[in-house]
Amino acid sequence: MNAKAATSANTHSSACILCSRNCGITIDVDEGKFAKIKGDPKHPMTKGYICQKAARLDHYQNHADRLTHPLKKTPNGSFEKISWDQALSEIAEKLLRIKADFGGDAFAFVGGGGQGNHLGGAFGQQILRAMGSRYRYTSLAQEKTMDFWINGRMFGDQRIHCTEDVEHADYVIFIGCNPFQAHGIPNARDTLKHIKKDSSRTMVVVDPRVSETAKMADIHLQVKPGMDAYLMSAILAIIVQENLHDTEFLSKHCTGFDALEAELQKIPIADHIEKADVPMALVQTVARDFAAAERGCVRIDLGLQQSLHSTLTGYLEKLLYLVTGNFGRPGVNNLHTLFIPLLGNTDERKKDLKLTAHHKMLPISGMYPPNILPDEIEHQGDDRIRSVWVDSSNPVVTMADSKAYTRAFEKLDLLVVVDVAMTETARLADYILPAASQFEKGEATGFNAEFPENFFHFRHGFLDPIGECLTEPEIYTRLLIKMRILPKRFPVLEKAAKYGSVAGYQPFLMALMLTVQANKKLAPYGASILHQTLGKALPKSAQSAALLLPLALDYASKHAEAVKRCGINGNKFTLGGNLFNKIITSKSGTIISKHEFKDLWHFIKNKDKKIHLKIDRALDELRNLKNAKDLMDGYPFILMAGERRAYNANQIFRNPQWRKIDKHGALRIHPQDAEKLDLCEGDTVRVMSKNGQQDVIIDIDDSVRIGMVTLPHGYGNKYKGEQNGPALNELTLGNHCDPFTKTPYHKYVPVKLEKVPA
Ligand SMILES: Nc1nc2c(c(=O)[nH]1)N[C@H]1C(S)=C(S)[C@@H](COP(=O)(O)OP(=O)(O)OC[C@H]3O[C@@H](n4cnc5c(=O)[nH]c(N)nc54)[C@H](O)[C@@H]3O)O[C@H]1N2
Ligand SMILES: Nc1nc2c(c(=O)[nH]1)N[C@H]1C(S)=C(S)[C@@H](COP(=O)(O)OP(=O)(O)OC[C@H]3O[C@@H](n4cnc5c(=O)[nH]c(N)nc54)[C@H](O)[C@@H]3O)O[C@H]1N2
Ligand code: SF4
Ligand SMILES: [Mo]
Repeated sequence: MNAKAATSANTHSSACILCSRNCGITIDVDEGKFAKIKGDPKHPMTKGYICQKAARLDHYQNHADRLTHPLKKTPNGSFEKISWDQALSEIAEKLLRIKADFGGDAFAFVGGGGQGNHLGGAFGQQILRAMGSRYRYTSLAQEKTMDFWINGRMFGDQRIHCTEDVEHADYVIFIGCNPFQAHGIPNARDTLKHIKKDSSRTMVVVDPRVSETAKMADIHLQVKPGMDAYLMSAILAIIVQENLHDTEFLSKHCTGFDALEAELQKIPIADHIEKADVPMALVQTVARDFAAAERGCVRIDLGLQQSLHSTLTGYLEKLLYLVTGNFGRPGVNNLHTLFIPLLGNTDERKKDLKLTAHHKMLPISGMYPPNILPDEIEHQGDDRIRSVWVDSSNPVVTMADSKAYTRAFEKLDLLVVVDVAMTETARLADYILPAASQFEKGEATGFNAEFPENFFHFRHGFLDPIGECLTEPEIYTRLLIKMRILPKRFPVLEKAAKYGSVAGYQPFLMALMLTVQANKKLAPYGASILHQTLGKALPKSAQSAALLLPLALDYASKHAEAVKRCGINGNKFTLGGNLFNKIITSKSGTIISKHEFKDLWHFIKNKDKKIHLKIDRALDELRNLKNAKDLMDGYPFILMAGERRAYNANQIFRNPQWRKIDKHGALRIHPQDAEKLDLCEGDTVRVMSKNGQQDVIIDIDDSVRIGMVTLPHGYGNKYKGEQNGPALNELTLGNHCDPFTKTPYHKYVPVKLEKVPA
């Protein structure tokens, strides 16, 4: 199957692509199969750490749903194999027709990078520019835009992002996250074990379930689902009402504390704690001890971000560490750098934003929320979305309301899907373009978010693409040529690229600058121009790295001292090129910056270099908490629709054989609830929401709160035609979401349960 691999077993450095950690791994390949996978001790961050999921990666690389040829939908609904030339020519003509007839805004891009592949996304964005559209719908905009929006208000730019130094903290609060299973922090299980073992360090977990992380905690606050805003505001109110806040930090580094304090003084603490349904004494202990901690740190995730009041909880989370001065030091929350600019800055106070036609929705960080896309397609009006491009995403399964997605996608004039596998979304497409897998090309993730030391891992491809698969850089570059946006060749640049890294790539960069100056229309397509020129001069396994050169130059110019502290030398002309060289030659990844803590204050973009705590929208939401409506609508249970467990990993695996346990993706239900419904272990139950139903096997489990049931994320696709576990987004609705950011309330889906007779 694979020429290079077929000869003998050989070992390659790479990374696991199953979650945002992208742990370094080594893979022994034998006959195209991944014979053995181990943690890579040379990876600068993960240092050999992996979890149980990485060992199963062969199920991603080799399975029956892998795509091997470009496919075109025929009138009878089946697919025919076509050549790349035909596929890209036809798609190019159709896109240009749509743009000419309806304008670029009739086009939307969905996805552009999963957990491990963010280089392809940079190439995909060029199609948005070619179409003249700003509609970029991403998974991040169904989980983290409240955070980005608050960052914009607090720090002056939505691209500024916080991290948490859990490893060095002596008091950690985890709210709505389960790092034991979902990771999200470096080497999570080892880090958790160290905290647990050390009696001088405290771990608090706020979660309605006794999660695997909660089991390791010193204090577990088993909050009522969706009621965190009450709990978090009560903790802050205790801190402020008992004068435990860090006045020195607040006056030196923040503005707007007076307005915030006035609100927190008014919080009826006992009422809020009753709403959250946790013991008052424990909450007081947490508030007092966290405020007194030397190194206190807060980590949150989807348990807050995909539940009620998520704009407010995104704000309260930051207040917890800012009001207590747990910011800008070892073991607390910090700001960090990003090597790949994953986030944009779209502050709605600037007037040039494109609102969507139907929902009049703002972008946040340059992204639009998937919850509204079906409505934007079905919108009655000439300004509706008529064409969608999907890359590295399976929205029909993963975005809220699968039925609405299917209905809307069927109405499109053109749907193109770029994926490694035949997905549920691909089945609806007019054209399916097969991408090389993440082990068949050079790739990287932009999720490196560490401080004070940050790293970057460019993984080299080590297998030849199967069938006719192409890398994303190649797919998008060829399409831009077909769209007559790029010329086929850049002879001068190609020549200059041959000088390679001589003088920090200066001859090449000079030639590039002159080319773009001579034809300014080329400027938005730098990724593809670099790929066509410098990329072809790089070793084959690293061709897709060419676009990292300008990113390295930019990073080195912004953080020169921090880069030099890693032993990367150079002057202002050569440092960036040397950083780029270091990245593309370090097969296990490399440290790219070592900052000093004081540098973080320069990351803040507010003119006064202070953190702005008064955010009116969030304070309004806080004030209105007392009027908040119950969203249960008479349904008796809250379904947490999308739990991270031992054997789920988004939709990256399709063959259910990858799972060692939990094959059915069982519904967890408390024994008392099971008894009330006359349910026994292993029974089938019908889960009914406002939108649909799913029959699932139950697992009676006292780790969940009474009244709450949970189903796992990452199931529900159809492998070889057979549905594999619960399809959660058959149950969810697009409008069940935060009114401001439109991020879904997936952790708070009201449902009924009914026993299905055997
Ligand atoms: N194994 C595995 N790991 C993964 C993934 C995967 O599919 N599988 N996916 C990755 C991705 S894309 C993401 S975004 C992350 C997500 O990572 P996490 O957010 O950490 O994972 P979840 O299990 O979705 O939710 C975290 C916790 O929120 C709790 N929770 C539910 N409702 C509430 C509530 O109302 N309040 C509070 N305080 N807590 C609540 C749940 O009980 C759960 O323990 O995981 C990543 N890691
Ligand atoms: N109900 C509910 N829904 C949820 C969640 C939940 O908790 N509950 N969680 C949400 C979250 S946090 C997230 S992040 C999303 C994730 O949902 P999506 O954004 O859809 O991402 P993935 O599930 O990771 O899908 C990745 C796709 O990329 C493809 N792929 C893999 N490698 C490559 C490659 O190299 N190139 C290309 N072009 N494609 C590739 C895979 O085959 C797969 O089809 O799901 C969300 N949906
Ligand atoms: S799933 Fe995440 S934590 Fe586990 S090995 Fe892969 S990247 Fe590391
Ligand atoms: Mo996610």
